[in-house]
Amino acid sequence: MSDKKSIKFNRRNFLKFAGVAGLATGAGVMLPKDALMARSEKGSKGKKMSFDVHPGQLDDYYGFWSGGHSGEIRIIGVPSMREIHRIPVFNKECGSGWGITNESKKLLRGKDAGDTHHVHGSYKDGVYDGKYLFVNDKLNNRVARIRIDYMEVDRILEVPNIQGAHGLFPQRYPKTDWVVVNSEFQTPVPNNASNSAAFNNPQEYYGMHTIIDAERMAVVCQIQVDENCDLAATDYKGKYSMCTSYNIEKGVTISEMLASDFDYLIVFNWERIRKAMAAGKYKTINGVKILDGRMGKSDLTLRIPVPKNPHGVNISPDGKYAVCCGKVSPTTTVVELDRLDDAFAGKIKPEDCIVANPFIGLGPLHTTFDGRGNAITSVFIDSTNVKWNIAKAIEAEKGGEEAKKSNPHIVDVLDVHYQVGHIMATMAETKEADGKWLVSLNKISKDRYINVGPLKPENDQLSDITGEKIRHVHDSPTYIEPHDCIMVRRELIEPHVKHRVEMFEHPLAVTKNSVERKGNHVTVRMTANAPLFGLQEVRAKKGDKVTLIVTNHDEIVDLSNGVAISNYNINFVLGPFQTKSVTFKADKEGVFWIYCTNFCHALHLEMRMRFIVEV
Ligand code: K7E
Ligand code: CA
Repeated sequence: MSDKKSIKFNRRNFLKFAGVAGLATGAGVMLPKDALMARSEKGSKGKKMSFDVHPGQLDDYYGFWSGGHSGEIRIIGVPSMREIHRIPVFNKECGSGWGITNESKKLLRGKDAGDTHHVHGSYKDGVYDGKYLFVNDKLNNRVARIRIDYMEVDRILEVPNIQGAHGLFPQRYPKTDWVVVNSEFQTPVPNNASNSAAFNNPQEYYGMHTIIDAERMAVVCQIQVDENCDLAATDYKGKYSMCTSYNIEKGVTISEMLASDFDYLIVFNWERIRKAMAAGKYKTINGVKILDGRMGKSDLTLRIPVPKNPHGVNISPDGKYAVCCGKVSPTTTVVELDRLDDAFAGKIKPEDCIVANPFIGLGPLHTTFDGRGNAITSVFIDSTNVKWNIAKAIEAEKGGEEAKKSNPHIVDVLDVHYQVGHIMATMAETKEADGKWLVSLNKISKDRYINVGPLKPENDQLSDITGEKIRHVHDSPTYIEPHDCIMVRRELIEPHVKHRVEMFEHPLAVTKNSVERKGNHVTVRMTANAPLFGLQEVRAKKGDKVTLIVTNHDEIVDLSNGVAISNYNINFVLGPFQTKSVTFKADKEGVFWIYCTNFCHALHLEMRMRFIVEV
């Protein structure tokens, strides 16, 4: 941390805000409509893009929204912004029975609270391949994989040796073999009694950049660093992954974490990581291979100084630049990725990879792209979306402070309501960024909706970005609290999504109804075919262990059956051909109705049977 002198951005001072404050208020001064339309790109054909999706029509994009501390993922149709579906992930969810069935409990392993921040799709050659989604759990340090064909979680990996699993990004090229996840919180490694001397010594707390095998959903290795690892990105060449760090100070209080004027963008060199693994240059802790990525001890990592407590890092769709948001600095830092090879080789200094430090506004957090050379950055304190031109920012940087004074890179500033976190444009995390729609995920909705009490929804604002100006078109409330989203062209997802599962993928799929007793364990195998359960009654003795396995034999699209057992707190839903099971103790005697919860038939209410627990 000795190269402070080489960092030029600290000279920037807050007087510059005056310039952008003017721009922000000027956002109300619209260009003449004709001029605006004349500038808009092909596709809009002089017409405003409409977010209306009329009855019977479908949205153009699948939006995958993380659900924050709700622990789930939501599917939002874009541009209508309708919530179309929820995928339970780290939470308990009675609509489907997630966290209630044996199948989901096996994945959750007793942890049904979570905190999802970053959802991304699996890639092939820089574009989504429609196979998987991956999402982090910051609460319990997990990564879940969702198979897109069923839109269901099929694997959950608990990542050892980390806390605050935060930034997550899949490999983009040539395809997603690896997924990286960062640990935002530094901890002792290992964080247990064998290392208790470190508990009271924050200098012995470390961050980890974890590499996960996407198919096996197993940890490949972890790269240990002194810093914390916040947001994550991968390049478009399959050579580098990176993380922003805001706590290079190893602070444990806010003031300590803010002590330095700069922190780092840490870049991880995948070729060197593979070589180090092959050469056995690791230690194994909790079953995981840990490589040393600490400064001065490693050639696996490169540290690019960025100001100050940076947050998001996003890669431009042309693969050329990483844009780091300053958060506490009113700037972004633009890193030219083609310079990384030389920096790793020691031919240039890490800071020589920086090609611009444009002024953006107060509290820049995340950046997205329109695929036409512009970046759009979310600015938390100002509550704005700032559109700026990357080439102009780089050009102005060459001209020095004088050229930068007038902020020639800034194209437009849109006020949003209020306090934006992530920002995302359609297809922006792919090389096919199409610059059509922008979503601003605002943390605070305040007065935008009817009052629903102390806990209010978030406010996701949709804007048309086909023209030069950002045109805000729609407000959409979302339940607490998505952090991030991706918006994927419909045709990349829809052909992969199935209406019904393969019945015999589930090893216990039921074709014949039966009740079997082994000692005090009663196993019930049952079909469901609206409006009939395969059995009319099931008997058990008080104290028995009961396993109920049900398969839905209705092949009709969208014909789901629910299975609920009165007074037994059991409730789950089966889509066409799905099999789910529950195991519980028959600890209450009496007659209990098992009934269908999911309206299935004119005789849905009659779709019920008795569960008789004898004494
Ligand atoms: Cu900025 Cu967790 Cu992506 Cu929240 S993080 S906003
Ligand atoms: Ca810091």
